[in-house]
Amino acid sequence: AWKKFTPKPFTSPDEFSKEAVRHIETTLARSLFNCDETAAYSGTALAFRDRLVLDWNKTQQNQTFADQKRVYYLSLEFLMGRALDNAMLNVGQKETARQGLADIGFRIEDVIQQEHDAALGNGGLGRLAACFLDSMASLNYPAWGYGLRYRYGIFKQEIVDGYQVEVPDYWLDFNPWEFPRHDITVDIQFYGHVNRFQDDTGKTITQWEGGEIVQAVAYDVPVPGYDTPTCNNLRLWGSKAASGEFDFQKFNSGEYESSVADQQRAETISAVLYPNDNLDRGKELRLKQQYFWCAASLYDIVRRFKKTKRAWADFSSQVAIQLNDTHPTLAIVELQRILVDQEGLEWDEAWNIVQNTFGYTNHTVLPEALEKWSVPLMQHLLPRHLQIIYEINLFFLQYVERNFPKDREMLGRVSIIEESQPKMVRMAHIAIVGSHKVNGVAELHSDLIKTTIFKDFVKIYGPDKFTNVTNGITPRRWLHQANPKLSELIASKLGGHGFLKDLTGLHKLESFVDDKDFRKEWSEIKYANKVRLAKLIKDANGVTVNPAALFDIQVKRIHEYKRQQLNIFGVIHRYLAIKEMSPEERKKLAPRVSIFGGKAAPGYWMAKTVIHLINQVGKVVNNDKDVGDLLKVIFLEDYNVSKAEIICPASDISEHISTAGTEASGTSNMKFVLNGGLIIGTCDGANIEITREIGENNIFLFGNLAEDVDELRHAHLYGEYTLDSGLNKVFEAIRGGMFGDANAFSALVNGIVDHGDYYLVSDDFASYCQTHDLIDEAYKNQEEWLTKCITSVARMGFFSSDRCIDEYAEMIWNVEPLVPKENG
Ligand code: 26W
Repeated sequence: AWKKFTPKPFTSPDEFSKEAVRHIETTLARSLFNCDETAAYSGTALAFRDRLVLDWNKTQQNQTFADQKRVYYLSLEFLMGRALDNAMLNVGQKETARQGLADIGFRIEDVIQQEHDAALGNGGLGRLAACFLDSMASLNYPAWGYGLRYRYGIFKQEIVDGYQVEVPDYWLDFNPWEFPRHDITVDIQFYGHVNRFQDDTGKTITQWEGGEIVQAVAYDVPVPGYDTPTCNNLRLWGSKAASGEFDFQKFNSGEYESSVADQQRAETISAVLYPNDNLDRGKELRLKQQYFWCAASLYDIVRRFKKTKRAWADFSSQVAIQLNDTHPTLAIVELQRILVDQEGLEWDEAWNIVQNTFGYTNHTVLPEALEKWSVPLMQHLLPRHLQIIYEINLFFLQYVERNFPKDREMLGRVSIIEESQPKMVRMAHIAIVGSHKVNGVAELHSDLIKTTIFKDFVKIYGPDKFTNVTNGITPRRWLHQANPKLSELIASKLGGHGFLKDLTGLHKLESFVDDKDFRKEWSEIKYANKVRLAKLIKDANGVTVNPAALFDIQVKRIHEYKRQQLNIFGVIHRYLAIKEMSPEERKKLAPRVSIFGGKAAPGYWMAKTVIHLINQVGKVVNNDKDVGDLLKVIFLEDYNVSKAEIICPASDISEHISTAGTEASGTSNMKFVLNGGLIIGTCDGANIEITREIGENNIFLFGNLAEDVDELRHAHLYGEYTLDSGLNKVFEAIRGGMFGDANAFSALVNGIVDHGDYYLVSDDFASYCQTHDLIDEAYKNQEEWLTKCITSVARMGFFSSDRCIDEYAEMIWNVEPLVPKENG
């Protein structure tokens, strides 16, 4: 529908290739004579970038003039992946580019692969932020993302002798998608002290003085919407020494070296993404990153608001700020500081504005992931903020005391300050107290936070402050881009690509489920996607896998709660069973490829042990002639967004097997089902809602329920359980050295046998293996399997991130889309 507003960027393949070539020859100063794929990528990216920039400027201008409420999405992570393919598809000109590139001798797929992933995130939380940006732009919401411009994204993973090795990810060599704004800078203060005095009128003035200044520089990244001229902005802050800091004084007094050192120290703030997922380490540099980014973003947002010349009372009807987990919680304190200390508002008036502005999304209930900062560290780095935090806490606790005079214990539990040694600031408590809405990311998770970690706050504020927005994924990247053939097949049946903008349109596929030709094409596409993955495996691991085998995939961060150990123990169990089978039995078994991928945090020893075990099992199984195609075990190195785009369309079964109650939502479960794969999963996170949507006949659920977890853990601690005999055989094999030095895996095994089995691997093992047997059986009936796959895809409409964004907009932000104006 927007096509009438936006002229096609390129009227012909020829016009496109001329532009690309012009950029190669002039912008890049390279001769066409030695134009390689890198140059072809750069030229293509620059040609498309030119076109995005026009829409981008126009969108920003429209948003400024429209003078309506905007959304700011604050996230320490944006796991964007590659931008070129997305840009070409969103402006609807990939085919033009394909032809134009072919004319100058390139295959578009090869060109696309030259781009480095923008990997500014760890996993689910960062990728969710990226999907949300795509949806906000595609739905025309006036929205900005704010993040940090890390010089190094998540490390690259290499597997050396079966062990993970981390290699730095320097990704900024050539990044055509960012625009440095050297004129948009903010000075950010750290350390120093607080000075309080009375002015002439007797009013108390509070000033934060001294310390050091670091400069924040804006880098803007265009975020194009799909099939719309809206192009939103992602602003990433880079750090450098403040102009006064790289001091002429120091230069002249011969302190050149220390002056350079200051420079480097400032640049360290935005140097590297912390690679911990779901673990809070309390490092000073991380707190510096958080404040640096919050303060710069808030300054920017407030500056933009002030240009409207409105009264402060209008702030929260012009500005909605969403906190992606507690990482940006200091933004709450910073806004209060700006309003009270700098703008002179009364405390209560300011606090009202703050609460109405912020919303907080929780992404985890794991206790080790809940952020706390030590009071002495906060005092040292942000003395004025600590005072404000104490003040917020005082008023909050007074309110609680008035309303719950009989419950003295509650004060200690809900206090922002934990009375430990040293005292700690509980960031989630600030986030709840300073926001008007708190949401979880799947129904079970949102219920759990209300009944466990935030239970007292539900009593204090009432249940309406807490809500659920079940996660989603963008169908543009995760269907149209990752699985172009399936997207075309669906479009051919539904009469166009409308489902990419309203994913519930997929339901019409159900009426084709018996259509023979359709089914045949569907299977051929799945097979081709498996061939594509088999090639990646061959190139990366040197192992040949049979594309006709059942592909069983688990890709996600390696973490005990996600239970890759359960999966690999199940694989060993299968291997032992195969070894015992008669030739007749073997003939009946469907060949399998077990595929793993994911990074372990560099300091997470147990997770690294799991990676090592997977690789050791692969070494034994893959070289066992006796087993052949019946089982292959693959660990794919360096799982990232661009690899996920190849992996997700190629699964028959994917694994989402966290201990019930631990995975807040999961989003790769949605990616796999949307691409026509079935899943095996626990009753956890979004698996539950996926089951409700697609039907329980179309999913393989197993294992204990969240409500049983406490009791089971208790039983382990008191020795009231017996180890599953199948699992015991697996442990015997490991202990016997079947997969190399048994000592290397003793902690992993002992954690289950002797140390309480916190993640309940042994309790779910039997049920897990039985369910895999059911999968073997089901896979034998390819026709029924195919029916399950097609039916599931047809019912996945709910899991579009477009639906999430509409829910946030309506329930939390109270913002409306801004319909783009006609061009010219
Ligand atoms: C302070 C260290 C730290 C770092 C990252 C703590 C917590 C995190 C993230 C919140 C972890 C994360 O990515 N959570 C995932 O968020 C996804 C998006 O909502 C969910 O789908 C996943 O279930 C959840 O694990």
